[in-house]
Amino acid sequence: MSSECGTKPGIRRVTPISTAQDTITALATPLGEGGVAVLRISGPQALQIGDAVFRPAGSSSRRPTEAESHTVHYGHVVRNGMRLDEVLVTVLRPPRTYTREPTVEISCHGGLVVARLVLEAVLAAGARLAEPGEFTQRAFLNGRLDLAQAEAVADLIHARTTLAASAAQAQLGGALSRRIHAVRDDLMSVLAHVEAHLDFPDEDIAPDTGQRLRRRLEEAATTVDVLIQTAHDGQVLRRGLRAAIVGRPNAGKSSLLNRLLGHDRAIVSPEPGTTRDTVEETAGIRGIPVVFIDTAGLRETEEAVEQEGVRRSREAAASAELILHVLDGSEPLALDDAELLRTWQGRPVLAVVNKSDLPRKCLLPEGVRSVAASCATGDGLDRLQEAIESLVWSGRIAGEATPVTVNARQADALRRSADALRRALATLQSGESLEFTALELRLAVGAVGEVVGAATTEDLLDAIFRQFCLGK
Ligand SMILES: Nc1nc2c(ncn2[C@@H]2O[C@H](COP(=O)(O)OP(=O)(O)OP(=O)(O)O)[C@@H](O)[C@H]2O)c(=O)[nH]1
Ligand SMILES: [Mg+2]
Repeated sequence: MSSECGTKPGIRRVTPISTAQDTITALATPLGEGGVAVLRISGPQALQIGDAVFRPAGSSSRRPTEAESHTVHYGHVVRNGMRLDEVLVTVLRPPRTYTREPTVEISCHGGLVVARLVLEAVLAAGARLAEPGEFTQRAFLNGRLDLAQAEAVADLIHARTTLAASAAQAQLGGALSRRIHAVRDDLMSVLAHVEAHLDFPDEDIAPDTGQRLRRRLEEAATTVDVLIQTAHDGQVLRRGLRAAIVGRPNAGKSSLLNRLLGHDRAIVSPEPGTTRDTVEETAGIRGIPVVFIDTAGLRETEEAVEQEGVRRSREAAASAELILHVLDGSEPLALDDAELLRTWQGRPVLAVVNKSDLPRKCLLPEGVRSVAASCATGDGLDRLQEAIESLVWSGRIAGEATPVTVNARQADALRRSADALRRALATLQSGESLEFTALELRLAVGAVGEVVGAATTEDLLDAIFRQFCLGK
C-alpha cells in the first residue's frame, strides 16, 4: 500500500480543458496617446494573420510564419495595399508564450487612431476581439498558470503599492499555489489510505495508524486556517481601505491630509470652516493603499453649504474602515470632541492630537488610542503611520516582506474545506463508518483544489476572468 508515499513539492499543472479554435486579439496597452501601443494576437492562426497584415522591410525581417520564435521584425502593417503604420512585430511560438498558443505582438505607434486602424486590419484578417482577461484565461486553460496565479496577474495590474505588487508577484510565482498543493497532496494521501480500508472492510485501521491520520488532518486544518486568516489582510492589500479624517474646524485635518500625501492637496487656512466638501486621495502607508478622506469640520452651523459639508463628513465617517479623529492639542478637550469620541464605540479609530509643537492642554479620556503629532513640524507622523499599520493589519502578515494572502473567493473555498476537514475528524473520533470520513475528505480535497482551479466550472472561470482588463 503506497498511499503514504510523498509527492514532489512544487506546482503541477492542470491538464488542458479545451483547446481554443479561434484566434483572439486586443490592444495590450491602454487606449490613449502614448509612444507605442502593443497589439497582441494569440491562437492557432496568429502567425498566418500576422502574415496577412505585415509586410517585412529590410533584409533581416521575415513574415511571421517564416520567422523563428522570439524574434523581432521591422516593417509595415498594410490593409488593401495601404500602409497603416511602421511597426515592430514580435513572433512567439509555443510553448514559451503567455497563452502557450502561437502569438504575434505588433508594436505600433500609440494614439487612438493608428492603434485602432491596426486593430481593425487584424480583425479583418480573421482574428476575433478578445474578451477582458481572455489571454490569461487561455494561459490557465493551457496549463501555463493555475487559477491562483491567474488571479495574481489581475492583482499585479491593479496593485497600488510596492508591497501589494510584490505580494502579487510572489503569488504569480506560485507562493500560494505551493502551499495549496502541499495541503491537497496530504489530504489525498490520507483519503487514499481511508479508501484502501474501505476496500477491505474486515480490517480495522490500526490504532496507531488512526492516530497518525488524525494528526495529519489536524495539521492540514491548521494550515488551511492560517491561510483563511490572511483574507482580511489580503483584502486590505488588494483593495486598500478608506480612512476618514474628521474633527472640529481648525483642528488641522487638511494639514494632516497634506502631510500624509506628501503634497498640498487641500486648502489650509486659519479660518475655521475652510474645507466644505470631502477631498479624497490615495497614499501608500507602509505598503497599505489608504484612501484618505479629508472632511469639513464638524460643528453646528446655519449655513446651508456648510451644513451639507458636515452631513458628508458624518457620512464619510460612517462608511470608513478607519477613522482619524483630529484634535487641537493646544486647547482643552472640547465638549463636542468628548462626545464624538464616545460615538466611535467599537469602530477602528485613532485620535490624532495635533499641534504638538504648541504647549499641550488637551487631555483625553482613559482608553482612547491616540498619537500626538504636529502637522506644522512633521513630528509624530512616523508614529501615526505605525499606529495606522498596526490598527489595520491583523498582525498575521506584518513583517513579512512578501505576504501570502488569499482573496475572498479563495477564502470561501478554504472555509468549506476547513469545515469538511472538521467533520472528517469528528467521524474518525466517533468511530463512525469510514465511508463518512472518505466523503468529507473528498469534499475537503475538492474545495482546496478550487483555489488553484483543479476543479472549476465554466461560470466560475468566466466570473473570474471577466474582472480583468481588456488585453490581458
Ligand atoms: N501650530 C500648529 N498649527 C497647525 C498645525 N496643524 C495645522 N495648523 C494650523 O491650524 C489651522 C487650521 O488648519 P487646517 O488644516 O486648515 O484645519 P482643518 O481641520 O482642515 O480646518 P477646517 O477645514 O476649517 O475644518 C491652520 O492655520 C494651520 O496652519 C500644527 O501642527 N501646529
Ligand atoms: Mg480643512
